Amino acid sequence: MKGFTLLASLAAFLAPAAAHYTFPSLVVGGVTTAPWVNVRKTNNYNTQAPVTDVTSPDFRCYDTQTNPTAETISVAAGSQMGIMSDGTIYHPGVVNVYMAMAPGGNAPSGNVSSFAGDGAAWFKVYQITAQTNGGTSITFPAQNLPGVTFTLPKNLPSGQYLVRMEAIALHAASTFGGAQFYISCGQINVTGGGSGTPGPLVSIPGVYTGNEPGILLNIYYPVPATYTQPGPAVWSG
Ligand SMILES: *[C@@H]1O[C@H](CO)[C@@H](O)[C@H](O)[C@H]1NC(C)=O
Ligand SMILES: *[C@@H]1O[C@H](CO)[C@@H](O)[C@H](O)[C@H]1NC(C)=O
Ligand SMILES: [Cu+2]
Repeated sequence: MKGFTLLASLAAFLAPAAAHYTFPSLVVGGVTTAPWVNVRKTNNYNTQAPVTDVTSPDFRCYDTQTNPTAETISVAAGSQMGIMSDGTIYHPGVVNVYMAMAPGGNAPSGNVSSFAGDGAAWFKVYQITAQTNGGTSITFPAQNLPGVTFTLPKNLPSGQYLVRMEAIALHAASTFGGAQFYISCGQINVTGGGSGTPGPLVSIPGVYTGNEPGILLNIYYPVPATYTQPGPAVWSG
C-alpha cells in the first residue's frame, strides 16, 4: 500500500510535467538561446503548470515569485525570431505573441530589465488561430509545435521590448477559468527598425475577461462552426 501510494504520487507528479510546457528560450539568428537567459524565469519553471486567471498579475509574465532578471538580446527589425518551449505545445489550442516597448526603450538610457510590462503598452505581433469549416471539424495548427517563429515587422521602431508568448490550451475551456495559459516574457533589443506606430495597444492583464468566445468554449461538442481568436488584431507594420 505504501509502495502503491508512493508510485501513485510519483505518477501524479510526473504526468503533468511530461504533458505541460514552459517557453524558456528565444531563437535569434537561427540560434536557440539557453533556457531562462533571455527569457524571464517563470513561477512554473519546475511545475510547468499554467495560469488560468486572466486577471491575475501572473497573467502578464508569470514571474511574481521568481523576481527574475534576463539578459536583453538584439534582434533586427524585419528578421525572423522564435520562442521555443521545453517540449512541445502538447494541448490543442492557439497562440498569441505580444510585445511592449519599455518606457524610454528607444533612448540610450532605456532598459527593459526594469520594465514590468504595466500600462496599455502591448500589441500583438503574431498569432496561430484554430481552423474551422462550419462545424464538421476544428484543427489546431499550433498543437505539437516545439515553438513558434515569426517575422518582426520592418517598421517596428528600434528599442527595447518585452516579447510575451501566450499559448492557450483549450481542452478544458468549456467552463469559466478552464482555459490554460502557458506564458513567458523575453527581453529583446530591436535594431535597424522603422517609424511604425504599433497598435492597437492593450493592457495585460486586462486584455481578456475570460468570457471571450475563443477562451470560453467547448472545442469537442458541438464542433465549433467558427473560432474567434482572442485579443486585438495583429500589427504587421
Ligand atoms: C539594465 O538593468 C539591469 C538590471 O537593473 C542591469 O544589470 C543592466 O546592466 C542594465 N543594462 C544597461 C544596458 O544599462
Ligand atoms: C541595442 O542596440 C543598439 C543598436 O545596435 C545598441 O547600440 C545598444 O547597445 C543595444 N542595447 C542593448 C541593451 O543590447
Ligand atoms: Cu494540461
